Amino acid sequence: MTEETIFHRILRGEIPCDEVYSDSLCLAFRDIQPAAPVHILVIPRKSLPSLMEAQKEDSNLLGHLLLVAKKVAIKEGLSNWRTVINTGAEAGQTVFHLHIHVIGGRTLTWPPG
Ligand code: D5M
Repeated sequence: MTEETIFHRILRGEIPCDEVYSDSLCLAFRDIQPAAPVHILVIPRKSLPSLMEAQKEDSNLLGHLLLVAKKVAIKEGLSNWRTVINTGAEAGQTVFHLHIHVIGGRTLTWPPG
């Protein structure tokens, strides 16, 4: 069993989200604290606390999440964007359900803090 998070509640429809894409493997919705004009989270329906717990058997799922990240970025009209996966608290992860940030709509600087 993995720890219950707010994203589990969103997946079960218990709390609302601003959904932009959904399929049998994942859900994409707008981040509640956007860091840019476009800030979408792509999350698997499968419970994986972080990339650290992902295994070989998750290869197809991880590839799918990246392709959905591209799909939603293009749907938002982006041709430049950043995909981010924070893994672990010191890397900035606050919700321990794997998610890909899709961030764009402004000029982004590098490196992040
Ligand atoms: O990113 C976790 C992200 O999740 C952070 O940018 C806020 C966002 N968040 C938290 N709760 C919600 C809800 N309820 N809706 C939408 N977005 C939410 P991390 O990489 O773990 O720091």
